[in-house]
Amino acid sequence: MPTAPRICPLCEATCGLVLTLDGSRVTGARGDRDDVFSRGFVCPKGAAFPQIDGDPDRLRTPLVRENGRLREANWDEAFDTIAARLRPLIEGYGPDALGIVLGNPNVHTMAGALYPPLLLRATGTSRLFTASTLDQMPKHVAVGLLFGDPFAIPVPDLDRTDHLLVIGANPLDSNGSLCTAPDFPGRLAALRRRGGTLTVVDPRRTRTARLADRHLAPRPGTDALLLAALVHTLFAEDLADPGPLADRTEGVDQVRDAVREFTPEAVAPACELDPGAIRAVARELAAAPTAAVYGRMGSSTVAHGTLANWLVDVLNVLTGNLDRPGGVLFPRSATAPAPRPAGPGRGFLLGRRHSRVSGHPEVKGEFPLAALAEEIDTPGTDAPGEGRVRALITIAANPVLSAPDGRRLDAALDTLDLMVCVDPYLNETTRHADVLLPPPPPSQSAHFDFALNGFAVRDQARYTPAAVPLEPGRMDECEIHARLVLAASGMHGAPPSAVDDLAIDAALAKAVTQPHSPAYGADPKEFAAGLTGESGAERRLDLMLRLGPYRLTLDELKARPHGIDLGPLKPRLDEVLKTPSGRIELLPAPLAADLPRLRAALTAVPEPGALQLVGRRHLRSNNSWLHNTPALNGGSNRCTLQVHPDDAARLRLADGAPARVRGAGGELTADVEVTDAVRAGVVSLPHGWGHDRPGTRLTVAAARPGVNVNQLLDGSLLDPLSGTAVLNGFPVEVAPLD
Ligand SMILES: Nc1nc2c(c(=O)[nH]1)N[C@H]1C(S)=C(S)[C@@H](COP(=O)(O)OP(=O)(O)OC[C@H]3O[C@@H](n4cnc5c(=O)[nH]c(N)nc54)[C@H](O)[C@@H]3O)O[C@H]1N2
Ligand SMILES: Nc1nc2c(c(=O)[nH]1)N[C@H]1C(S)=C(S)[C@@H](COP(=O)(O)OP(=O)(O)OC[C@H]3O[C@@H](n4cnc5c(=O)[nH]c(N)nc54)[C@H](O)[C@@H]3O)O[C@H]1N2
Ligand code: SF4
Ligand SMILES: [Mo]
Repeated sequence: MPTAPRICPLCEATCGLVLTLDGSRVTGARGDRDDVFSRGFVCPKGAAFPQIDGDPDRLRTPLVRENGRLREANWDEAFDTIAARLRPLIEGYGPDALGIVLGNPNVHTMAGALYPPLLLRATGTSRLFTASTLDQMPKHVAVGLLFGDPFAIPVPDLDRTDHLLVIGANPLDSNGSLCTAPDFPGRLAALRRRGGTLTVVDPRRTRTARLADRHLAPRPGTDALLLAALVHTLFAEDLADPGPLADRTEGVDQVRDAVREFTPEAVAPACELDPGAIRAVARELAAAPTAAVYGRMGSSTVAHGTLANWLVDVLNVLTGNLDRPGGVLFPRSATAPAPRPAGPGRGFLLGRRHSRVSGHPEVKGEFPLAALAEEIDTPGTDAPGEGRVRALITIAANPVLSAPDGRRLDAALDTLDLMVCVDPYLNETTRHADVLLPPPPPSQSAHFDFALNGFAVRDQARYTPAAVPLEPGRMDECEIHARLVLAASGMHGAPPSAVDDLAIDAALAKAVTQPHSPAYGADPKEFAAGLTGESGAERRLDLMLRLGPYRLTLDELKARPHGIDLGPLKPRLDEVLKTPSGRIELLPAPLAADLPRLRAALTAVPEPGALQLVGRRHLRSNNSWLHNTPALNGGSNRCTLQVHPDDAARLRLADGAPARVRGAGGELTADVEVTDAVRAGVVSLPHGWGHDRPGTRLTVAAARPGVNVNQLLDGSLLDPLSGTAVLNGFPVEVAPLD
């Protein structure tokens, strides 16, 4: 049987797979032992690649709404419809009448990296909503303020660290996030084998927590308090020692003052932790030869998410672990622009605009996804430029399930003048589309990890071309995006390569003027003529590689189908810092201004018996869209409400019996699973379920729909600095169904 390599697009680990092919059908998938990064690792999702790829419910042709119903259409009809209906809306009501929603899989496709920025520029809209405000936006804000660049996210040096402190992440089930590491479980086992220490902070005893030397289970939403107490302890016990970072850091003394009252004793009642255990963690962290503090979803999608993410890196700085091997380091991606010389930058600004309805500040050019519904359904003046979202483009997003209050959003989507979706499925969100543009399955798409290489625990570059040719009638997702840019920008009918040519010209026009660029002083036309690649996307990849820090080329990558290893992470803080001071700004003003809210949390202890809900991920899931794969959605019901035995007894909840869960945004019914894997006072329900709406084409998922946990939220609970929805630790009431 012929085989072809394909990087797995199903999670952030980016494992190399070897696909077995029968003609143009994928019949098998195994880990690629020769992959320079993943070395043969594969998980159940990667192994299910053939079923995911060959799902008969994947759409094959565009769908266009006619007289209220979606019908199959050809590509020209689909783009003609978009061009004819979108331009008048933008011209009549202004660019902000168009909203754009980008979902998670955009970090797993080449198209998602290359074209959405062009779509935003070409349409001129400022109404961007992405999954980041359901996820890692607090991290972007924290590092943006600390280091001057919201993408300067340091990652734990997993393979060399002596001590890993994991706060609100469960990489044994998620396979890691903002820390791209194929075989995360194996890497944690290796840490233990070499005598290292693993500490996990999580209100659930997760599979990751079970591996740990020490597991702290705080009350949800209190990580910022715990972290502040760890920082306090470092100062109080004279353990703070930034080492060589000292003269590159501003504000150390100010941080000492800022955390003065957050003693272990002061935070203990709110965190429901033993002050002695907090001190022990601080001491161990300081004593470890090298250590890395790593926080993710559980410490981000909470009311103090930005403060928690800030404090994570404050700890890394104060223990001297930032930018050193074994600590946390900044990956050097092969397609990031070659670094400019060290020196001050412009820094990171927040709140340059505010949202129309609730006045949420813009963050990284985005508004909170939790506020999308109100931006559509709250009436405006109808005057040009008023900014009400009337048309929406969603790309790889399912906010009806992934964002708070799907019911309101569901209704709001129905009122749009135009909705265009780029998505392989007719699902809870895309069923509202007027035009639905389906990308081909991953086997028919080339792959390069533009985004995730920037968070990888080892520098490397891998490119896999499409494993099988495009089926007749299919369109490559890059071409779909390019045509969408043309249709949305008044250039409908121009060849899609024009979009790539414009992007290449713009990038080169800038690069040739920059002394640190490999293209400095070159003739842009000549440089462009030297690019190789069979498509616009390939030529753009070639350009980015050539302008990158390793000066690679596409041909070099194509010649090495299992990838090019570029070595372990290296210290490079000077290349990264872009703050106005040119130094690490350890106590940025917007964070200092948020501290009174954290102080108030010291005494905001919930009533006895109050319950808080947290999420959980399962190894065989990926947010909302893998429940249609039989191999990943079999066996017992996974969409259960986990309840601690004490709470179950108190509330008379029986294992396996249905319970009613009520939150600010609504209520739902879920089967109870009594387990001491959650701490008392905490219940857990996974997200991405609730596949019971009519008008979808998800045969397997609809047969086992589960419930949508996000219906418990009304969209009003946010981390104010980042606009990120509180998805973990929000209050709920639970009662037996009868
Ligand atoms: N309560 C709660 N809610 C959460 C979370 C939580 O932990 N708890 N997690 C949050 C997080 S971290 C995230 S990232 C968001 C995710 O939120 P979303 O990004 O909205 O959700 P996904 O389920 O990842 O949906 C992705 C969509 O992409 C489509 N898709 C799949 N492959 C492709 C492709 O190759 N091309 C295109 N164009 N489309 C594709 C799928 O069909 C699906 O419609 O959910 C968030 N919501
Ligand atoms: N199998 C699988 N893998 C995935 C995904 C998936 O849906 N399924 N989604 C992908 C995506 S989009 C992302 S962003 C990543 C996320 O990757 P992770 O962040 O590793 O994933 P989670 O499982 O959400 O882990 C969050 C943990 O935080 C805990 N937690 C909840 N509240 C709190 C709190 O207040 N404090 C602390 N300390 N912990 C808390 C939860 O119990 C949970 O164990 O996973 C990715 N990988
Ligand atoms: S760990 Fe992630 S990238 Fe690796 S095989 Fe599994 S789903 Fe794919
Ligand atoms: Mo995510």
